[in-house]
Amino acid sequence: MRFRHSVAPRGFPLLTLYLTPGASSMAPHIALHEIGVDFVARYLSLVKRENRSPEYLAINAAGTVPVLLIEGRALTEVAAILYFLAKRFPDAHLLPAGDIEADAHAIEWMSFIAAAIHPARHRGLEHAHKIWSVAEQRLAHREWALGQYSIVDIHLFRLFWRFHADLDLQRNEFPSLFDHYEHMKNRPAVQRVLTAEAAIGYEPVPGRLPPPM
Ligand SMILES: N[C@@H](CCC(=O)N[C@@H](CS)C(=O)NCC(=O)O)C(=O)O
Repeated sequence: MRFRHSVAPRGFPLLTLYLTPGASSMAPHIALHEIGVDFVARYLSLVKRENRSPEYLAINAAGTVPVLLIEGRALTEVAAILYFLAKRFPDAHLLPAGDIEADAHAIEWMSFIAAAIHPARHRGLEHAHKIWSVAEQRLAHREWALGQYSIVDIHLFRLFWRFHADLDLQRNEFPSLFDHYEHMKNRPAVQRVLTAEAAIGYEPVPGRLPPPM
């Protein structure tokens, strides 16, 4: 396990993100950079099975990344971590403020992303295309999924970034998703994370194309 530390200023909650370059942890990594809060990053190699060490399993019994430690307390699942960060740091405007219906739509999107989009590849190319078509229809040429930039866009971006080449998704069939991807890649926080994670190095996944740079 490799460690990089940055110390949170006094009075701030100490946040620690367990991450693997290019993995699901990229989403909360982007959110932390959008917020600009100090955090401790702990890098794990999935190939070396560092996520299956007894120490890590004691933190997250599922052995998955990401985990966010909030003053030592573990929070798992991308959607939950993103939601926590958006609510804990409202000045970053990662969710529409004071809008219950928008909150519900954020949960709607992120449930769909986690439950349908993320595992789709395992059910074959045809199924994955069908699921991404649903995302395309839901995005429906909006710049941002909720009408303003939010954690939903971060979550969606990470999976499109990871899978669009692998699944051979084409711009003419998925124009909203490709436009969204370009908007995301223009954001400084996204560029910083892509650069930082590429510098650490993506681990090769058998049978998959390497992630785009
Ligand atoms: N539903 C989980 C999925 C997390 C997940 O599947 N992470 C992968 C990397 S993208 C992982 O840690 N795989 C290692 C393993 O399962 O052993 C979430 O949203 O956080």
